[in-house]
Amino acid sequence: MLTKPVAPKKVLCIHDLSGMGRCSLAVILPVLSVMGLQPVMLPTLLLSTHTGGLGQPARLDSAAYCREALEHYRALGVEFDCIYSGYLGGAEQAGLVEQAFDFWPDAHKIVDPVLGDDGRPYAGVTPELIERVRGLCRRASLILPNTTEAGLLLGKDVPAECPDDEAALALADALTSLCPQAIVTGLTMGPYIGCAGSGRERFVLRKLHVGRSFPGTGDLYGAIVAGSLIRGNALSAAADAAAEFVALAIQQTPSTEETRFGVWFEPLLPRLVPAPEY
Ligand code: PXL
Repeated sequence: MLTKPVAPKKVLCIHDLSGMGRCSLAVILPVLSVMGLQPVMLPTLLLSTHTGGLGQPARLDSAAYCREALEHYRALGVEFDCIYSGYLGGAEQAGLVEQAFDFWPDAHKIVDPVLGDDGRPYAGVTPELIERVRGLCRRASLILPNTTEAGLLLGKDVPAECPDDEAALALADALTSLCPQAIVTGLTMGPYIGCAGSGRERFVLRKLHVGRSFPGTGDLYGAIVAGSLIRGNALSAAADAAAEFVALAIQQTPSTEETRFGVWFEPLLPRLVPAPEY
């Protein structure tokens, strides 16, 4: 007997839209769609590229549009299963995420505190933005900082190098002072790159470190965690699926390619299609 079609769950994605460079909405939307979810995009900012080494991008702030769009979705009576936020074009844009949290308090709230990488804050990240993002983390159900962002949020130096599982878990534990569930990513664990979760689920995962780092892999990771979680998987399974996909996407990107243009994830998208239900 055929099962009745179920409406795809809706994820409100509050991130920038960068035309090139494979980051933010440009990777989040295809990933969530192939996972069988309906991404609803709220592009906080239009950029020609990300801010990680491709020169000064063309930039259009769309916060005023986003405020109207949120009001419109609320007036339509739309319900979101998940609100997933990431890169913000300034401290005041945190207000858009707060507004969405106020409008849909029952949604699962995933905050990727996109603030920096490789031990440095991204261009334009101010102490005020860090404070506002910390406030978003306090209202979230799940946060996904890398080690640099964990340091900025906790207000202390956090080395990417992690000697053992205990150290990885201690860092994830520290982040639960901000949010009931945290996953810290980008942990260097000898020849591996890993992530650690703490809160309702406590785990450490590692994949062989391929050695190159790319912009946008945090967004790829976050989108798969969000999609897998909203499809009903355990957080550790969601994190494992995300880490596996990102590792594969890095491996599939020729070493002759410029890292600034991101990973070649497109040919791998079919792997994210859920198995058919009979
Ligand atoms: O992947 C994180 C990210 C998202 N959006 C923009 C960025 C970056 C990282 O550099 O610049 C615009």
